[in-house]
Amino acid sequence: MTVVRRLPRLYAIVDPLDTGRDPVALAEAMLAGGAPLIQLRSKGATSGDLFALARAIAPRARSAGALFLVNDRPDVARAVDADGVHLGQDDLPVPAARRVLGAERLVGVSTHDLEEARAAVAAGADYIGVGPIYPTASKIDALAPRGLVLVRSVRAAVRCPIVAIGGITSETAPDVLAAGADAVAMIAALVRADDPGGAVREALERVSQSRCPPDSA
Ligand code: 3NM
Repeated sequence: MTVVRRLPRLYAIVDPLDTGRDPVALAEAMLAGGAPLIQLRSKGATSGDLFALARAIAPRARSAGALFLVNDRPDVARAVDADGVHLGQDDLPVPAARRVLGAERLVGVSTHDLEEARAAVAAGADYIGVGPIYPTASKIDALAPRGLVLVRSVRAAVRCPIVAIGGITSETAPDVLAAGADAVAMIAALVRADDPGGAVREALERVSQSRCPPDSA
């Protein structure tokens, strides 16, 4: 576990979707491409399968110097000594996740409007996911795209780090950061790429070139 003070700008999500790719190989490729943070997401997996994947990926992330988060499951995050968990609106509340994970690990929460964003911050989230920004086919129950207006309105309302998500690509990432997000999350843009490691490298180049929004500098 690493004590985190600041989120990196690229938040890479390891979810093979329907590609048939091996999650561990995907994680290795992303880490080789320089991903500073990876989240393991595997919606249909059993507890045992998720744990096995997380246990395989955690040491790889650690030796690459990357943060490692587990989607939905604080227990699995804790069991593999990950850096934290990402919670959906229907998962454990933040204080319950903290009881599992302790005070130092990261707890992020998905939010889809200003009200959810404020509630997640009030509950003590370390960062909030905000989306979907653009249309996405990567989440079965994804809401209609909110556009950059949601990033701007959440940015104006909270100081908590914002990880924007939903249909973001290397090309659109600079616009999303300029709208006030601290980081951009990507699934399809990375896992559907011919070369996921190369896609991470390209995304990193794009996000490092974009200007920091004034209030997160
Ligand atoms: N959560 P892609 S959108 C996992 O709005 C997820 O909370 C969302 O995948 C939300 O980068 C989304 O392929 C899918 O669009 C993101």
